[in-house]
Amino acid sequence: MKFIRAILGAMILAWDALTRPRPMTRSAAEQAEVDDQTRHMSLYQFHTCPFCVKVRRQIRRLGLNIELRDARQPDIAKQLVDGGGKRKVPCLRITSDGQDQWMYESNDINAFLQEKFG
Ligand SMILES: N[C@@H](CCC(=O)N[C@@H](CS)C(=O)NCC(=O)O)C(=O)O
Repeated sequence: MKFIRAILGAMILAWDALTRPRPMTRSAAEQAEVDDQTRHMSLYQFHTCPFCVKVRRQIRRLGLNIELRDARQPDIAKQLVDGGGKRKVPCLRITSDGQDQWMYESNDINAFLQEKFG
């Protein structure tokens, strides 16, 4: 099972690398404004999870600089479980006025990013 998962993961990463979307471009001022907003966001994810790849592609497509956090690392997984309530990825953490919002579900995250930055 582990072996099959590793093969599938490698195939997903290869497909992602070969078909990587081109990032949208903005003026330097617009990008700086977007960067200001995404500075308060981080994506909890696994490298080979297909749902995480889907969100990472959206992040790239939209030209966003969002910190990626590897939820296989115990300390990162603990942040996710303590803050979001479950060890499920992808999860977008959005910090605003000292409050954290934990958004699960790749479709919801992608729709949110599209709405905000598309
Ligand atoms: N419907 C979810 C599915 C996410 C999902 O199943 N994620 C898996 C990894 S691919 C997960 O976090 N499983 C829990 C675990 O491995 O601990 C989405 O679209 O985000």
